[in-house]
Amino acid sequence: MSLPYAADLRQKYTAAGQGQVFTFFDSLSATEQAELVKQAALFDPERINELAKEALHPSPAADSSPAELEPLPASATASILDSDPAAIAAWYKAGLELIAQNKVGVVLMAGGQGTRLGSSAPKGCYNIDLPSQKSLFQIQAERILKIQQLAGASAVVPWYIMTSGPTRGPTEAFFAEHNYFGLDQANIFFFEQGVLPCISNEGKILLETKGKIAVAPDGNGGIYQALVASGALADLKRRGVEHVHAYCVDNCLVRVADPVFLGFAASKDVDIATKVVRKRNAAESVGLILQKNGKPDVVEYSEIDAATAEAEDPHQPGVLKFRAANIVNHYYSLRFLETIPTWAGAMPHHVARKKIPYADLATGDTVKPTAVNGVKLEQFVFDVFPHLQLSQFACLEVRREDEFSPLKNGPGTADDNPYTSKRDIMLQGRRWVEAAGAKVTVSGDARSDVLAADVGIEVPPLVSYGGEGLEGFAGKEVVAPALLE
Ligand code: UD2
Repeated sequence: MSLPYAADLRQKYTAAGQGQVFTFFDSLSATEQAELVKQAALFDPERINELAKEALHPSPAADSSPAELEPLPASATASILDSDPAAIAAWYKAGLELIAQNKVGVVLMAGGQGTRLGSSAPKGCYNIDLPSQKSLFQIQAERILKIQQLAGASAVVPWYIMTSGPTRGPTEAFFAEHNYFGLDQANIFFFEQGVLPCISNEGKILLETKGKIAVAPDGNGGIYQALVASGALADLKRRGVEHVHAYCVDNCLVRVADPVFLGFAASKDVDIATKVVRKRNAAESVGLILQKNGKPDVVEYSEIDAATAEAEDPHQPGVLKFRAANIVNHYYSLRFLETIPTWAGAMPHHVARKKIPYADLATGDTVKPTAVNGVKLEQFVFDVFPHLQLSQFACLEVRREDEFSPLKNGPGTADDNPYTSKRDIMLQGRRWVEAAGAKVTVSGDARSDVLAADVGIEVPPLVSYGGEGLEGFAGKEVVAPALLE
């Protein structure tokens, strides 16, 4: 790193009032100096000042009139719960055909750090203690293998896995260690999302150590710039992909490259579609899919007011007015993703107030604060929705018990934990096997609770993707808990 460049950068930061980043620069080794310059060059300090100002002192909404929030209109929604089975079958067939034509790609958001789960490994590595002991990554990989098989021998569904700084290494190592779970490595594309500096309550970029800026992943909304910057979007285009399914790593029931969802979205020729489930209760930590000032939008659980969360449907007393829960399960047309460069730079940033370890500027020692001392900025993947007219957007309500069981919390918590993930997979497998005509009995030592994991059956993805192909179990007895081979 030629020093003059470093001097320019230092000058730029100082001019922006962020010169503290270089407090210890002269005392650093040449290697450390190069590292700090490389990191500092990632950011424009003036832009960071704008983001910090908006984060710490938000400008009052341009039009002070409160946003007009309404549930999505019927024209933009459909529900598996009350759709004609023939329509669902048609969507399934159309979606499978798109997969067979190699027009489908899958993008996995796996950059989150799973703090609430209490595990230091990437969430996809987590073992929810199924009889098979499979990780979330393996379950998802095998769903891709199975849907490729169902679509036809030459079908390939490329898998683009977005990681963040902390999850990239361990994720790639986990896949290599497991030989990509039987998938062809040539069709798996790891890429990394961006980072943003952590900001003090005074709007200053924090140093983590004398030679390192404190940074954090830029949120799952960083996916758009990362798709472009990493070459993933170009790879999707090169492969002739036209339909993209993007999903959240921690949902053990996720239907990866779901033909029904793909067929539904393609049949409506929308640019974005999203799956929702019925919100469990007003306090559930999920975003709400709705229309805001006539545009599709999502109000995140961390930013919703109680009145909106608890509002009742005027036509159905006791039913929540806003009940379309976001499950980070989105469809994109490739033609829409190709417009990313025109709007990704203007994505809003959300503020998370955190205790952020920082280097004391007097001593250079890293301090672990006991109180909230700054903010992390992150972008939300659904903040692109308002760019669309409602006519370009669609929402598909699916059954929670079949498609959503997020792993958010550690063992022993009330819900959304490793046990509820295992339970929901086991109970789904049991429903599938019973629907195929099998007789399920429960082994003597299983708990009497009919909703417990140990009265369930694990049906591996390679045996069945969504309950199909189990006719051979008609009339057979299966003793739960079991792992179906
Ligand atoms: C997400 C949704 C929320 C609801 C909930 C249900 C967003 C912004 N919020 O909230 O509306 O649907 O999930 O489960 O989507 N991720 C990254 N990079 C990051 C941060 C997150 O890839 O910098 C990924 C993460 O690996 C996961 C997904 O995004 O796959 C959701 O992240 P989360 O679990 O931290 O989001 P949560 O539960 O706050």
